[in-house]
Amino acid sequence: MKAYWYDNEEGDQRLPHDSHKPVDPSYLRSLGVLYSAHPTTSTVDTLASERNYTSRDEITVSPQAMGDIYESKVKMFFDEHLHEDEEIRYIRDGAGYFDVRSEGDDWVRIRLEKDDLIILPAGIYHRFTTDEGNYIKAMRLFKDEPKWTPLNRGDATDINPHRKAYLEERN
Ligand code: KMT
Ligand code: NI
Repeated sequence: MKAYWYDNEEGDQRLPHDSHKPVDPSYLRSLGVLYSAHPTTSTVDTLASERNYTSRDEITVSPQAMGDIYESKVKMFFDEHLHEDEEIRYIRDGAGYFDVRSEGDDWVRIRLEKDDLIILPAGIYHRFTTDEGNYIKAMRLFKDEPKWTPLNRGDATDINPHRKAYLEERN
């Protein structure tokens, strides 16, 4: 894992966009973003049971796995959105970037590689992209009825109760 301020330069979303201004884990924690490098199998199991994650699956995002829809999927993942549940991703192979909005509404880019695990809190604005390798395999943890629908940022998400709860927890 490596976190830094996004450079906001033009260019493909899959480029690093590294401003070379690092962001440390304590700042990520203040945004409610949790992260673990190389968790053991029992760490993942404990985390899943403590948070009532009853199921898991694996998604592969790559042209090989997705074929013609890969490019449009990658663009969709990069639309700024929130979820009404946590988003937990445990990277099993490849690499990619999660961008999360800071308190001041700037982008923090988080690079994840194999064996990184991340928990994004419900209500945080974020987006995802593969990197130039165009390949990531991730385990997704979920509850019985996952609320995974991405809610794209707009007036409706700003007043969403999960968004409001997220902001209240930050104070
Ligand atoms: C997401 O929520 O954007 C995804 O599931 C993308 C693939 S998982 C790294
Ligand atoms: Ni998401």
